[in-house]
This record gives sequence, C-alpha cells and structure tokens, in this order.
Amino acid sequence: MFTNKESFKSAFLERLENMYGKNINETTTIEQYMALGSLVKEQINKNWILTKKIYRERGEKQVYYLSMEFLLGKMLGMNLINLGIYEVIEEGLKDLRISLSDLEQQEPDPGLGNGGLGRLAACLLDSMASLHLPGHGCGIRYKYGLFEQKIMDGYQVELPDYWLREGNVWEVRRSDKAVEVRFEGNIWVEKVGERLVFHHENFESVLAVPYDIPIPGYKNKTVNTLRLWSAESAIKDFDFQCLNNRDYQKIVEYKRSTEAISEFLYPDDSKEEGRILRLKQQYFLVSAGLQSIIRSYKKRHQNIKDFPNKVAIHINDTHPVLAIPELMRILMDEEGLEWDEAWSITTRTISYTNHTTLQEALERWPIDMMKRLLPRIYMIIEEINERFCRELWNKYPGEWGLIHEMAIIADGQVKMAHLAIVGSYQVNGVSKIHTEILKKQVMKNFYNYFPYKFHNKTNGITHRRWLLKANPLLAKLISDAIGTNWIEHPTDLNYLLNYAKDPSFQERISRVKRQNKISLSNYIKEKYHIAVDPDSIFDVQVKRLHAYKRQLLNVFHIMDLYNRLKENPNLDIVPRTFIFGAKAAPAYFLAKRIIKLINTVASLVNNDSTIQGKIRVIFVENYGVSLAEKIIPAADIGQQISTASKEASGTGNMKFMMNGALTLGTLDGANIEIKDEVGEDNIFIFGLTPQEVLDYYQYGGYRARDLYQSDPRLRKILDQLIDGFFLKEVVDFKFIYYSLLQENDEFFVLKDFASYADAQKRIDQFYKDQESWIEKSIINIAHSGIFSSDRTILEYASGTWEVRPIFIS
Ligand code: 26W
Repeated sequence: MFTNKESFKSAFLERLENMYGKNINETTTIEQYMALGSLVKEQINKNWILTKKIYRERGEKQVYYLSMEFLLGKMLGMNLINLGIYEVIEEGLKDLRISLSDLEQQEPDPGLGNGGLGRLAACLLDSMASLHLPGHGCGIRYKYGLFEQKIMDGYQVELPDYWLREGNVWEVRRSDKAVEVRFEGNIWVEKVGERLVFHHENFESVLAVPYDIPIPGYKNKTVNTLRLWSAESAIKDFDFQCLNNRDYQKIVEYKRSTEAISEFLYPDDSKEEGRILRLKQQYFLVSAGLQSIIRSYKKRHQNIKDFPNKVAIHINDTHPVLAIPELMRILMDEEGLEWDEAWSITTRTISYTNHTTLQEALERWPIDMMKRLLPRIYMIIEEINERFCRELWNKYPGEWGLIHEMAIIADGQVKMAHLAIVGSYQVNGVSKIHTEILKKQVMKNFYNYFPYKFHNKTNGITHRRWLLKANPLLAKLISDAIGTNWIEHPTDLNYLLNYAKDPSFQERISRVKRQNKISLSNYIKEKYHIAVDPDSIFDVQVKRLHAYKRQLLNVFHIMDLYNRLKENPNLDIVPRTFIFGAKAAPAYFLAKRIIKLINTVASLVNNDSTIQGKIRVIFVENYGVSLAEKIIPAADIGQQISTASKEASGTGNMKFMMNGALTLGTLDGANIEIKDEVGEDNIFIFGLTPQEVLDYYQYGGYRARDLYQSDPRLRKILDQLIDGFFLKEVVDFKFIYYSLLQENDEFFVLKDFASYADAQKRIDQFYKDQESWIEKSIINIAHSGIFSSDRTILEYASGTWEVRPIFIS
C-alpha cells in the first residue's frame, strides 16, 4: 500500500516505463491514467483475492444482484477514496507536475444504463461492499453503452458510445469461467423410468465470457465482484481457414449474430428485430449468471437443497425475471430435482424489485417469440402458469375474469411482472407511496392473494460518491464541524442541525455553494460559450427525458417568465439560471421534440439583451453520472416535478438535498419522504396529490382545453408553440401542442401549471432572504443521511435477503 508519496512516485514511474517503454515526460495523459489505474487495481487485487477466499471458506450466504443496467460512473477517484490513498496519490502526482483530476477526466464513464434503475444498482453495490456484505452484481458488458448525445441545431443526435476504445483497466477477463447459453432449437422428451428427461437439440450456442470488476468497500478489506458477461461465438478463429465459401458465410453470420447480443444497451426496440435481441439479452444475462452462481455454490456446498439458505438472487425489475424459469430448468434438467422441490427452492431464492407503474414499461413478450427463442424456458413458464391458475381456481372458483387478469400467460403474451410476483418470495416498491400504489392499484389482485410478499424498500444513494467525492468542499466543511463519523454513519449528518442557525457556519456553507457554482459556470462558459451569473439561482432539472417527468412544465414556466419580462423589463426577480440535462430514447418522438423546445427557448432567451440577463437557459449535452457529479453540488434548486403517482421513487431528489439544494417537487415518490424528513417549510411542494391524479385517471373530469381557455398565460404559451413565435420552428412544436389539447394532457402539465408558477414565485421571494435560505439548505443536508443507500441495503440485508456481514481481515 502507498503509505507515502515517495513510494507511490517510484512505483508510478516504473509502471509507466514498463507499460509504455517511455519515461514520464514522453507519456500522454491517457497513458498516465492507465498506469495509475493499473497500480490502483493491483492494490485492490490483494484484498479481492482475500475476500473471495474468505467467502469460499466460510460458506456463508451470498447475494447476487441481477440487473440489465449498472451505471457505475468513473471508478478511479472512488477507488482511491475507498483505499484511503486519495491525498497521498494527489500529492505524489503533484510533485510530478501531474494533476490527479486531469487523470480522472481520462476515464470513460461507462454508460451501461438508462437512468435511476441502473444508478441504483451501482449505489447498492457500493453500500454492500462498504457494509461488509457479501453481495455481487451480475450484468452485461455492453460494447456500446447508452448513446452519446450531441445537440445539433437544437435537436438530439445519437452517436455510438464506444467506451472500451482504450480498454478498461478495472476489468479482468475470465475466459476460464465462460459458460454456454443456448437459444432456439427444439425439445424432445424421453421417459427414463419414472422420470421425464428433456433433450434440447439444434440450438444455437453462444459463449458467455465474464469480465469481473472489483467493488471495494470504503476503507475496509471487502472487495466484492461485479461480473459482466460478454457474448461470443463458440467457434475458435482457426476453424476459419479450412472452410468453403458457403460455410464461411454462415459462420460469419453466426459470429455477427452472437456478438450482437452484448453489443448495445437497449437496442432500438421499436422494431421486431430489436425486441428479439432484447429478449435474447435478458436470457443471456440470467442463464450465464445462474450457471455461474450454481457452479460456485457447488464448489462451496454439497447439497443443492440448501441453496436458498446460501444464495439470495435479486432481480432488478422484471428484466432478469427469466431467472425464475432458468433456475427451475437447471434444478430439474441438470440437478435432477422434481418440480415441487425445484419450485420450493426457486421461490425461496428469488426476490424482485418493481421500479415503475407505467403501463408501457411493464414487460410482456409475445408467446411465439418466446417459444421459438427459448423453447424449454417457455415450457417451464407454461407449467408455472398452469399450476398457478389451478391454485387461483381453488381459491376463486368460477371467477374467470379475475383468473384471466392474474394469469402469467394471457392474450398471446407472457406477462413478466406476474411471473416475477409468483416466482419470488418478496416483491418490493422503491418508496412508501409507490409500494402503496402497487398494493392498492397496479398489483392489487396479487396483493390480495400474497399479502405477505409485498414490502417497501425506499431507495437510497451512496453518500460516498454523491457527497464525499462529488462535493469535496462541502464534505470537508461538514467534517470540520461534526467530525468524520458521518462517512460511515450517514445519519450523523443530523448533528448539522446544531449549526443551521450559526452565522459563521452559514457563511461557510454559502461560500462552498458559490464556489461550486463558479466551477460549473466555468465549465458552461468553456463548453457552450455562455456566461452565467454565479449569483443567480441555479435551478436544475437533470434526468431522463420523459413526458411524466414533465420537463415541459419547467420550460412552459420559463416561457411565461420570459413573456412577463418582455411586458415589463423591470420585473423584480432574482436572476435565474435554468439548467437542463436529459437524454431521450431514440424512438421517443415527443421527448425529442421537448428537447428541441428547450433548446429553442434557450437560444431565444439567452440572445435577448432586453431582458438584461435575468434568465439564462442551459441544456447540457450528454447528461450522465459524471456530469451529475459536477452539476448537483452547484444547484440551489432541484426540480422533481413528475405527475404525482408516476415517479416510483426518484434518486436525483436525494442527491440534490444531500448537496444542499432545496427541492421543488410534487407529492410523488421519495419526495414525500423527503418532505416528511425536512418539514414543509424546507421544501417547495406544489400540484395535484397522487390520489387526485389517480382519481382523474379513474373517473375522468379533467379537460385540458378548459385551462387553455381560462388561463391567459397558458393560452399565450400554447399559441406560441404554433403561431410563428419561434419563427422557422413552427412545425416542430405542433406535436406538443396536440398532445396537450387534442390528447387531453395525459400528465396534467396544464393542470399543475398555476400551482407550479406559484411555487416558483415563492422560491424567488425566499431566496432574497439568504440567511433563512441557507438555514433551509443546511436542514436538507442534515436530514439526507436516511437516504443513504447504506440504510436501504441494511433493510434488504435483514428484511429480504437474510444475509450477514462477513468481516475480511
Ligand atoms: C423496457 C424496459 C424498461 C422500462 C423502464 C427499461 C428501463 C426502464 C426505466 C429506465 C426504469 C427506471 O430507471 N426506473 C426508475 O428506477 C429508479 C430506481 O428505483 C426510480 O428512482 C425511478 O423513479 C424510476 O423511474
């Protein structure tokens, strides 16, 4: 371990020489990053080996978190912090005239996820390792992560994100642990004695090769594993030489189609071909994952019947739900268990988190597709369905409608959420309100049938990345005031309440915020050549672009503010900088038009000198984990303005409060719990309640057009979308206009507008009283500890997985 900078410096120079055959002055920054990464990795390796050895020897229960997404963020800085050597390395590099932060910039940010669900998976891994829990991730090593977003002429353009271009210093390819995954083909059944034996023939074989990434805990010796699978053809390259032309073509085609499985995160599923690929990805992940979990179980334990006591498998939404039939297949076809035994093991092993109530996100697969692609798996699902429907029949005789509604297979489709609930021992939502909505509405039939399965686990974020790493100035200030215990016991942040009214602490907090705002302003200036005023309110909405998240409400309010400033240039408002960051799914037309609208409004507002710079609008390109780490510490306001009842939890809301931003939000997801923690005076709540929204959906009674008629502000804004106000852009925004007026504004943007604008006015007024604003900010930080993913993980560990810490020493 590098206990002093001298030992580090000589190791670093030697490593540069060995890796690149150059001395330091000749190396590039990326080479320096790679060399440092490899040194750090080596340090981690020692404890990684030790951790694996102790896990093997102790034979205690292991958790596997299966997820199609892991949004890890850059790893160098976090790894240095976890090893406790960040400062030493920084100092050592400084002596060599190298800036550690420059090296950190070199690391690509692996975009192996879309948004909250993927980032949550990464936060949970961090907390498991930091709390000494034996928990591992299992995912896909997409060759291309989520696309890189460019904004051209205001439109989103998607470019491939080839994050592996320079290699990945953190991973180890484990060819020795590769497994085979089988697709398509046909099944024939043989009766051997009393048993039915299933044979799979003519299948397409895909090789799953794992790449392991170490996940170290914070200043402990635990190093867990994130195993990402890559798809390869099962053919060796030398076979190519002795082939005739036709075979050659066939093999090229086979190679292409197998490798496609781990090529892209979420291939475009607006087309049939894309959907097939996504289903293939899902099975690829669970089949490879489960084979390796079982292999490692059998190394440690004799009896397969003890499996649920030694292994917990968690599925992150329904994407990996085929883990249920796959585990059944392995237990029956490979381990020789009977159905009942296999079912009992499976349903004591698997637990499931739901992350959304949006209908379009509830996965369903056409029967034909699944049958063709996964013939044996489909047979097993059919059997699970039959047995479940029989049970339902016993409980609800004659209630065909209900049984049809709850069936796993119905209407030509396999309903993945139903399979997930039936095949797992616990189902959880990700905030109190979300879990209630699951129980009372979305999954109410299942809740009535299996009330004991439903639990809440409110999401969390790792305060180590989102405060300690992302906001070093604030972290230091906090530690100076209350000591460093909060890093391991985040609810200790509560002690900050003692300082909420302390003028000198307030002064320091305010200086830190200003400093962070200046850093962000510099970034914006450099990247977009727009000057923003660090003394303006930084009002931020960063998240996936989706109609329910209502970026549109935000931009309408900006249009209204602009209209009012045009009428009265002396309008007395605190200058505002509105910051947006958002990617839209490539095939999501409305979302892309909203991006165009934000950019159109931005260029109008930013170039109009008559409003005297009172408002600025910035759309940051390519929002992701790394940008979030830059933006959130600089925010005064975090906007969490989803239509009540639609956001399962939100985790951005937690990151903002932890960094001292105040929330402008609806009563939705975890906003409600944040409000309960900080109190109504320290959060800006507006809009319909979840119940009001649900009632409108159920009973009707909302007419968007009435609001257009009755509210002159709204009429003006909506007309501006189509009347040439934006000059050549007219056509673009018709689609938005019609979605609100013709299709009656599904997400209540117009309905919540007045209340939102009011809340924005309150913010303006409150901000003028800086003392009380900073007090509110401190109160938010002080209450954020409960939203650490450490709390979330402890709840899963004791309430769901029943797994205990294993101390590595
Ligand atoms: C087509 C399958 C599908 C559907 C939805 C893939 C991915 C998604 C979303 C990207 C899922 C998602 O990210 N959900 C978010 O999960 C977070 C973690 O629990 C919650 O905080 C967010 O509220 C929820 O939107």
